[in-house]
Amino acid sequence: MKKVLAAVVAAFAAFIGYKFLKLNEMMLASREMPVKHLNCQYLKNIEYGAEDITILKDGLAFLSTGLKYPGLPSFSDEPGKIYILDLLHPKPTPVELQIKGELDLNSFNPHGISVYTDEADDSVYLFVVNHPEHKSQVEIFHLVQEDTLVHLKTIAHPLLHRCVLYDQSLTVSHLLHLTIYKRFISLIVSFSVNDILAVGKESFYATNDHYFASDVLHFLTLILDYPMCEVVYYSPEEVRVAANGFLSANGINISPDKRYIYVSDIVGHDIKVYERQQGEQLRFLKSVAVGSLCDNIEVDHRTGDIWLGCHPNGQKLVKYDPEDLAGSEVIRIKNILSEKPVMSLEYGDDGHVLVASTVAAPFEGKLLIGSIFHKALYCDLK
Ligand SMILES: [Ca+2]
Ligand SMILES: [Ca+2]
Repeated sequence: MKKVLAAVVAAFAAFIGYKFLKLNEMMLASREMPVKHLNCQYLKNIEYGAEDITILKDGLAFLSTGLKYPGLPSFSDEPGKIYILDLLHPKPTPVELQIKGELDLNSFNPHGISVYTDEADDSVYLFVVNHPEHKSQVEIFHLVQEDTLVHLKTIAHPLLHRCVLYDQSLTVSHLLHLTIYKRFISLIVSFSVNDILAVGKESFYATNDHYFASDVLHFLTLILDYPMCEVVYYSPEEVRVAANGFLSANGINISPDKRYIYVSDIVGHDIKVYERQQGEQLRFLKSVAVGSLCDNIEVDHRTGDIWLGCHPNGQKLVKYDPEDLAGSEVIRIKNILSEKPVMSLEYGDDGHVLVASTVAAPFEGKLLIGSIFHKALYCDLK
């Protein structure tokens, strides 16, 4: 009996050890960052992160800044803001957009963003994932006069998961006393909606970066490699899960012809490609491995190339050691729909220039790179 018990304990210990090795692999904990620099300068006024950036065809860029994400540093007590930047200007400088309407600006905590342009009258609508008091909701704004956003609507729905308050939750690190994973665990005790893709004046796709409100359960889905996160479709008439099977769904975007949708599974290290079908059904086409923890997705409106802001080493990101900072990585994928997509490293830094890149938005030979809590770069690609 004792021998059986010992064998069971040994097998369980081996299983747990194996799973923690897998977790290290998921976090790319031992990965060294290849450095590739471009001619870049810091964007003025962006000191506390620009988690998401998107650029209109006419060169107007929107930046969502000042995200406070549980478990990650934040160096400002100020609420988040939305900035605008004109890339056609010889010296592009981000300008804070004024927000009018009934939105509580003191708790504004903007995360993923997306723009919808109504072709009937060229009206521009900005969709923003917002986390006031650790909740997840979507704000829809109308851009007026190039310097003002008018708040139109807040959308909350059970499929756009709300999460338990971080301070009230029991973290797995408390259970396991594993300080090395403490920040990683903190990271996943978080809000749920990450990024958004607007496809109409009031309709969008949104990604959930974890399925369970309980961090303990979410941690189990990761350690057991059980992909449960979803992409949700929302319209005033219908809300449903449009795609699932993600360990953690993060960035989402669309091809220039609006036929294909791309979703980054940040922990799965791949980009999933879907064909958008009638009635906003998504048909899975394929996964493209990227070898990095890729966050938001931007698409070059001319070439259709995919640009990814990625975290080269997730452990460094969640540990946050000022002596050994997380780096930044920008990956481009050409011809993602072909049998042999071409992937290239466009920017790489070990954290000396930019910490924790999340997004890379190209426009006519220029590139904007944003980060979670650090600065943002304006780079020349030529
Ligand atoms: Ca986005
Ligand atoms: Ca993101």
